[in-house]
Amino acid sequence: MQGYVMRKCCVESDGKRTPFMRRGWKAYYASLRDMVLYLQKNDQQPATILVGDTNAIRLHHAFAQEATDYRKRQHVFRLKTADWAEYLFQTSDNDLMKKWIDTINLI
Ligand code: I3P
Repeated sequence: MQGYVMRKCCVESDGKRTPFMRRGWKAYYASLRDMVLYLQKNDQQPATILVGDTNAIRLHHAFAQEATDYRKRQHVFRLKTADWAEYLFQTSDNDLMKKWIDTINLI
């Protein structure tokens, strides 16, 4: 699965709150490959990012869920990773949000 999403970092992989400098929403082209969610600037750029980086998120034992507590934006889901990092992802509609959630949770 792949497509454009907005992403916000909330909690770092050490379980600490992401510092203010890096809490903003940013657009990425997301693609799922080999249980890793790669976040690139566009669909052209090859993925040269290190797995485990915030732009190459390991999905083994990760969990995605609609972020019903986050009301500032629509179609947002939360992704919690096995190493305690937490991200919010905004998709362009509800169906896409559900598709991302199901795909992430089923792999
Ligand atoms: C962040 C940005 C985010 C905001 C975040 C800010 O500042 O405004 O949109 O999250 O608030 O820290 P910056 O642009 O300087 O990175 P929300 O959109 O969720 O409010 P937060 O610190 O409460 O997460």
